[in-house]
Amino acid sequence: DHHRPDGAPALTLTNPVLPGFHPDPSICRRGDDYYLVCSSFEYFPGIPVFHSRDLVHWKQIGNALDRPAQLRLPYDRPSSGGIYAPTLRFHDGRFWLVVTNVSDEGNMLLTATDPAGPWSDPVRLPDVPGIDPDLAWDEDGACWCTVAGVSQVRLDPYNGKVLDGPRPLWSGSPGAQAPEAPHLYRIGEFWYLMIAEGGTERGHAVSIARGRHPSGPFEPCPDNPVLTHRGTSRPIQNTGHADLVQAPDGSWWMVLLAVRPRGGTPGWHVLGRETFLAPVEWVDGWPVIGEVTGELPAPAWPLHPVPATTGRDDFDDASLPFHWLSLRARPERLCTTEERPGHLTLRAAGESLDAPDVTFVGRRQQHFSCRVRTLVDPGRGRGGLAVRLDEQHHYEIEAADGEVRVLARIGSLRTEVASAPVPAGPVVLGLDVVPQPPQGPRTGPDRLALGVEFPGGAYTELASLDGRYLSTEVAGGFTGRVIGMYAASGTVHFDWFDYEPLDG
Ligand code: 6LW
Repeated sequence: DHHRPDGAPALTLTNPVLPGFHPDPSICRRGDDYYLVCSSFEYFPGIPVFHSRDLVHWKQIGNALDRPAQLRLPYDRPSSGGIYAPTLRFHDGRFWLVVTNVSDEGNMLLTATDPAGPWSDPVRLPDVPGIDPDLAWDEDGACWCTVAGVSQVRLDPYNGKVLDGPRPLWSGSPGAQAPEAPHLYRIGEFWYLMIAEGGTERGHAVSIARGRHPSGPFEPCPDNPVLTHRGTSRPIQNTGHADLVQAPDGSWWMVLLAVRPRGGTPGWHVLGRETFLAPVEWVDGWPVIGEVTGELPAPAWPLHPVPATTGRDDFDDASLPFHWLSLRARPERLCTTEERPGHLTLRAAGESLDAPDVTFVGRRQQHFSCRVRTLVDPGRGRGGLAVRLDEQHHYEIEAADGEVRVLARIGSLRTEVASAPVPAGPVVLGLDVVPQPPQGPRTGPDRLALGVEFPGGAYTELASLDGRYLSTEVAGGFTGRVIGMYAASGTVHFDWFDYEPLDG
């Protein structure tokens, strides 16, 4: 009977709770407030921080790594490097964040009294090996840092010194690859060690073990993996990399990453690995999760919707909203809203989106169907509107010298797809992401139509490109599509940017 305790009709929550490229979620609770962080890889600022009062509606309240001193992403390091999986915990009156920068010095630990920030400068953890670090404290106050593999050290979290270890803890299910994303919890009489295994593609899974001590020994759950969609034709795939949280009413919930492939076979996912929510029941001291679905009964407590972030930005404020991402850095001399009031001014560094130091500001694509427009004044420079996965997989429409050109980079192929003359001066550039109904095994997930609005308002589509080549199944990597503005030569001014979701 889908009615809530107060008799109101039951509401359903829609997964993913954080659509678009929000992988490797980690969650904690302080009182009635939930906080969640995700990986961010080569993007700056790093580690988006979200807040919720109901686990369903989330609002970005900041980025944990928003100072260059916290986040060094050298230009010679590849996309999908940088910031891997973080763990967020609340302990002893403060928030703790531990994370790996695979493009810098590895593991590091930060703290904050307010998760919105500012976060501390990092405490480096040179003697903590591997990736996917987790933090847990035992009843004596000892801090245990567990990493992929799965191994563990006892850590002084105030100075980053390893006090004991590393020692191996558990290698996951027999024959399973890549035991990673470990999280350690004290629940009831047991310590639980939850991991991801099988790799973050279609074989991804969550397994768990339990013991009497935070460093084991651990007994695997007889029903491992406790969550996987592998070997199924479910519309949600790659389920894994989970974290657990208990609600104030005592119920347990899991956040996890998963993907939503589209198109023919095997299906292509273009939004990256997204954050999903699933209820957890405990049976005989083991968690039971079941299938992760797109719709499920909302939790029984009051819901606290948050205002939707508008897709339009007129760049009237001194600083950019939190959801804007740059590549590897955002030097103020290259990216500012101060130079021309009401505009975002981008000054070129790299000469194209193939270059790791290109001046780029974008936002995650979070919908299967969307309409994007931006008004750009290239001046004597060169720049435009792009959708990217990485330096080898991006489509863009570029304005320069009274001409617009549609360019495509797919692997080693770089080509000019179309061009058209336009009057000099500001011009509206557009991208329409149009889902393709599966018409056969090789149907791609969508088509990406790039066009220009000529003075007088006539919008003209110049090219329609196959979205398959901007999917993770083709490009690889750990991120998802990011749509944004770039400058490849000179100084380029953007008056406004409008991202309009069209998902039914
Ligand atoms: C993350 C690890 C993983 O650190 O990929 O596939 C890495 N699993 O858990 C980046 O998401």
